[in-house]
Amino acid sequence: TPDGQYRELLRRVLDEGVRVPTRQGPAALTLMQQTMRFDLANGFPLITERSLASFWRKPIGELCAFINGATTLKELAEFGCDWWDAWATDAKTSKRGLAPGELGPGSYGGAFQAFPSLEQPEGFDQFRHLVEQIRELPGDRTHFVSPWIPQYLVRGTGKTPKATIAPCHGWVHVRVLDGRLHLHMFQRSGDLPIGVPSNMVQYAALLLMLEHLTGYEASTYYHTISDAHIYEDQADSVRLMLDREPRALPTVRLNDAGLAVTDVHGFRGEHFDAADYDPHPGIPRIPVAP
Ligand code: UFP
Repeated sequence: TPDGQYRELLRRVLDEGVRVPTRQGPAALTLMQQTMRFDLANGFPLITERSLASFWRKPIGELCAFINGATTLKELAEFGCDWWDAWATDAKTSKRGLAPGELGPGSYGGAFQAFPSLEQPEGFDQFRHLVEQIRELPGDRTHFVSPWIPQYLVRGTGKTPKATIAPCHGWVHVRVLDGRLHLHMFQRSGDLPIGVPSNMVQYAALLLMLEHLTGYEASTYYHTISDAHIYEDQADSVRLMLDREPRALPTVRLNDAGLAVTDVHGFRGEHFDAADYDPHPGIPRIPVAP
């Protein structure tokens, strides 16, 4: 059956959002604490309101890069991510005391794979630990990952954050209930038309990776967006999506190469295949906030 959660969220923010100025420039219609939940038995949360057919593996590749500690444009490119240049320009990196092309140790890759640790000079690998802990203590409520290294992200007068952007997504809580895996991803800040569809795909794919590595069947993906917004210059594209009829979600699975992976660091975007993906046409040039 069609899933209307993403479009209902767009509709709600468009109709009821509070109009606020943003540091990016355009005003944003904003609502707090919006949630979606996807039982994977009803399909994978790859939106159908506009086509992501040629793109959807790339955000998965991006998450794989971050799980592997990527903090530079060069490392991201090795995982097929070619859209980060705008966030690692010379102007942005030099302001942070970073080399050109560096996102900084306070970016996702640094937090996920090399979290600052007194005991381990190389840093703490959160996803390796997450998988080990789910395997050893499946009944615990403590399976949690955070992208946020607070001391690296302080901004303002006289402060130099060690990251070109503050992480938006990636607070992950995993739970095993009745032998089935549940994954809740908390997102600090979500651009609904552009960023959020990629973020849904990334973390639902993470649930499939954890299913494969732990043997617990994937049940449900939960996505909470704390600050959910639509920039005003995206409103026409959003209305276009809302005019389109709801469609069923596709099925996404690990392919044979993905099923051969035995370590959380081994996954790549191309390890995922989609079936029955029948989206509405893509919408070119939806504005992206700088
Ligand atoms: N944003 C997302 N998802 C992402 C990403 C960025 O929605 O994966 F990298 C959006 C949210 C917001 C902007 O519009 O980028 C970040 O701005 P701020 O740090 O001011 O919240």
